[in-house]
Amino acid sequence: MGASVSIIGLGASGISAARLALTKGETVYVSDVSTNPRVAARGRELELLGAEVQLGSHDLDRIQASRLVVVSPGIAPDTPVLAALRSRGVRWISEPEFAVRFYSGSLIAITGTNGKTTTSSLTAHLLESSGITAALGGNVGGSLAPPASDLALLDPPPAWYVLEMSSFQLADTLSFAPEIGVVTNLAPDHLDRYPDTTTYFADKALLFRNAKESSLWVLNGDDPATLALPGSAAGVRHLFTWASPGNERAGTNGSRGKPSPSAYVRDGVLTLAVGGSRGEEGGDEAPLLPRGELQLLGRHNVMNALAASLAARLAGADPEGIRKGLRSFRPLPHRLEPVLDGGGVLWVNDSKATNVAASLSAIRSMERPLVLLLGGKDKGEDFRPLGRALSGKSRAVVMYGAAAARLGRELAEALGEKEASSSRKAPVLLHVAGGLEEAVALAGSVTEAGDAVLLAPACSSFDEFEGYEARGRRFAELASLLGSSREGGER
Ligand code: UMA
Repeated sequence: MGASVSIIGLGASGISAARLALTKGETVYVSDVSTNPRVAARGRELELLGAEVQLGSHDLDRIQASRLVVVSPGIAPDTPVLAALRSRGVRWISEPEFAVRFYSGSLIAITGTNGKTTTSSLTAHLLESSGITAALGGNVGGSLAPPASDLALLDPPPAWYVLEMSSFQLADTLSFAPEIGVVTNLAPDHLDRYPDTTTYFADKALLFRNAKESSLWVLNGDDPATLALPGSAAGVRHLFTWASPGNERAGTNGSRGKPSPSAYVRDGVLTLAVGGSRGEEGGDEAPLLPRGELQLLGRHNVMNALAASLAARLAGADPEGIRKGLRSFRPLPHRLEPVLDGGGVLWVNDSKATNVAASLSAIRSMERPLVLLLGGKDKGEDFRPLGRALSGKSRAVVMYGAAAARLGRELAEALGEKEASSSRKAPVLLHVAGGLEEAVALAGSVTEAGDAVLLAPACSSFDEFEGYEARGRRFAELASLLGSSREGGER
């Protein structure tokens, strides 16, 4: 007899979905094309729990015979296994879609191109700070939080589940219907998987697929693409914006039915204006925290904090709890994380900046002269906006890895155009033939006291590392090795 649930891919999502399915009494078949030792170890763990595991290939007949097929998010729709299943008329769902079917609390789902993990972690933290139980998971990944399916096994369940959702995970949802949905911002990304930005945004828009009148949507009011994303979806929209209502440029507020912002910065203070839980718009203003007391670097993180405060408030958190939570929240690893301050140079790890928009946010967040590290696996984005943002701001750019050659060409082109029209000094463009280690050594040799070395590479890490976390950890190690050898030399 075939398994009732087939799971494709045996990474973090696959093992988590399989454990959930087995706990719920399903018979489970899991397959993965890889036979590497980590996948094999996961396979043995699942076999002990009663799953049937196949490594090295996928058995299409067995998958087709099962009642439900759950696919890991990293498996692109055009991979051979999914193309073959599609041609047989087999349908599948994503791992979070499977997970939420077993949730028994309310759900906040957070998506967007950048800032998802900070916003999701902060939302859960703000709820907990207000005495409301919250469980964080989803795309977050690594050691920070588990996949969505792990949360379904929590006993007792939390009052709120807070899920970070990537476009890959939203793609194969069907009944996914969060009580509160958040979109942090939208920018081009993942062009190695999507043919264009429109298709990528279309997957993000699946957040609104099952919108109801009672749905609450927290949207970046400063980003036209985010504002347009829900289309005519039902529900109440709450906007977070940089400018407070009285300070906006004429005509940006209240026009064509756009609601007044519910969270903003007024006179340097993060401020909420929602009536209360479930959120009547335009309630009394509640000042939360002066911007300078937030422990996160950069304007984009203020926007993330506004989004999280708004989501938590709509979920029932009180302003005092939100205030306490904002004050106690610390930067997450690999997200504008200061890793070393030595010899007058600040080393900042923003390895999570895997696309151009995220690197631009990081560059704009830094107040010191920069030595910037760019490179890794090329995802096909236009790098020229980086060049335009760098003149006058950066002492040098060190390019490395598989994307180095194209980065060099496009930055030189953008800086050439910029130089012709500006008096600001262009950075020196430096290349290394190798990877991150060589790039860090070169960056260290060109820094001056007062500089910051920023890893915000605008590319994924897969040409050299297992993921952005491994890249960020290596950067921190290399920075501290360089820092301690210099201190040794100075003695
Ligand atoms: N595989 C097959 N057949 C194929 C292709 C791949 O079996 O044809 C197998 C691979 O051999 C591998 C497994 O599928 O063993 C990998 O699955 P996966 O890539 O979906 O990885 P997971 O470990 O399940 O991690 C995923 C997310 N990864 C991706 O979307 C690429 C993690 O997000 C997430 O934390 C985790 O699920 C739990 O929810 C990471 C990420 O980088 C953090 N996300 C991207 C981002 O944030 O930009 C989207």
